[in-house]
Amino acid sequence: MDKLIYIPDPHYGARPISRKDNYNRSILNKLEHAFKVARKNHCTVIIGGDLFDKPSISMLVFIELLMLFEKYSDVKMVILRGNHFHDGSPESSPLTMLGMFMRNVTLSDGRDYLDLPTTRLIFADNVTDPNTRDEFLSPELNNVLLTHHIIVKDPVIYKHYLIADLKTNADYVLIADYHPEQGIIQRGKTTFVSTGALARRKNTSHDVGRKPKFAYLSDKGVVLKEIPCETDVFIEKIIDDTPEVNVLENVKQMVELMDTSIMSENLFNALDIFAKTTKVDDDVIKFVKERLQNGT
Ligand SMILES: [Mn+2]
Repeated sequence: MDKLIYIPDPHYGARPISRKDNYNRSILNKLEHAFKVARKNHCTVIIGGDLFDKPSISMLVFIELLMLFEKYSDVKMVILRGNHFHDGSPESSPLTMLGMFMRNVTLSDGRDYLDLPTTRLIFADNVTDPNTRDEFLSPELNNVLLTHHIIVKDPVIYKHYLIADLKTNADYVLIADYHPEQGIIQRGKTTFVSTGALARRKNTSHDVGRKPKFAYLSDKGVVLKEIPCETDVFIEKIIDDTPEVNVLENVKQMVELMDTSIMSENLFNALDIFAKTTKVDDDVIKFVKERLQNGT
């Protein structure tokens, strides 16, 4: 098995209002840490998608990333295209440019898989169903499925695939897109690897205090390693006059209302009644109705 370093979801180029440090410098440092380990141990680096936070990146910020890739141009890198909102399209995006001009970088665009000496990397980018990739399994090589979909142990509120149900016979499935860390999960002969995102963009219980990790895959199996990084990077409070909202209580009320007769009328009436009983602003209800009408 080829030695691999896996890092998903760097979200480079973001400007999170919840961070008090230089977020992009911090991402560059973390990437460089992983690149250094890769160089020292002769590993291929795999970036599991969402390298960029948005396709419209400041040129100044982009150049700093290019300089880092240039500095490690002796390290082989493979990058999966993530979500369109983040990595943009193959036709026009900074990721496309990075792939075109860095000879050490291979993108997943237009490829089903890439063969390393003893490992086949099979791509299931954000627009490819990860259940459909077994036709590309190699009978001789170690098979690693690179995904950019929410693949989880337990159900979540977003569209997702359950680890128990995923149709794959790959040796490894590398998980990106879902930012929390799930660790290493064994299912039969398949090992699922979920390091959690490299990025920490939000002042949430999940990101505060979390140390990002990379995965190191080799003949000895897979281990997760912490990446040294700054702690205490989040500002205390974002907006001072944020009203306290008891979300649970509001949801409970909504569910009760939906259980009663109002749902037999229509959703718009239900919203009106809900607004009255909970004293929600007219503007909020107007906004929700507009969204419902537009189907967004
Ligand atoms: Mn992401």
